[in-house]
Amino acid sequence: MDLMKLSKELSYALRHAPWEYELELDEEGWVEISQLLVALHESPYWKEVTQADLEQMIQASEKKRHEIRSGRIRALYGHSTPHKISKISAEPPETLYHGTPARAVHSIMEHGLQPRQRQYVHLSADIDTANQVGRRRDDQPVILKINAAQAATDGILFYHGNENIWLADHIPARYILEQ
Ligand code: HQG
Repeated sequence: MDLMKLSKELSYALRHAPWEYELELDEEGWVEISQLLVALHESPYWKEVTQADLEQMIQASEKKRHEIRSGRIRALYGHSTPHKISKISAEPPETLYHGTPARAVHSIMEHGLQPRQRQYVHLSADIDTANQVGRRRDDQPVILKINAAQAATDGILFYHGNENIWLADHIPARYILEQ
């Protein structure tokens, strides 16, 4: 079983296009594993996939992208579906980071960090993760430092993605510093 391929397929289904699998995400992004498996089994490539494979995929991944609880599964972040997944806000660490290609910095410092194609802006608790995120688009990404404590004090809401990833609706430029 190609667990990376399975993870990508699940991210596509649970973040971006559940309707292609005849799935409907609930308010928090959950779907029944049994329904997901029925959908996957329609494709010849995934006809043998089991819940144990899904569990192993989550276990083996270097990033915690998906979560299983009480017979259901969801993506923890990254959504682009039209109906915004509801998240419970939480107190962020004092500083958060965002890695971005150099070409985006001017616009970010003007308009703030926007979710763009996704439902939320994605931030990292550590610089390493921000670097990896930024390197998807630029060999030498710029790491932006977010004054999350001050933003939270001023009423900006932050939400948990996983242990490294934090989400926000929008980060105004006044809380962003170029590293
Ligand atoms: C940029 C992956 C111009 C932003 C990653 C980013 C992450 C602006 C791009 C997760 C802007 C959006 C999300 C503005 C934001 N002007 N550019 N005002 N505001 N941007 O992919 O954070 O591996 O939607 O800097 O690791 O790169 O798939 O967001 O470059 O955790 O699990 O617009 O996706 O996770 O790009 O990545 P994205 P992201 P997985």
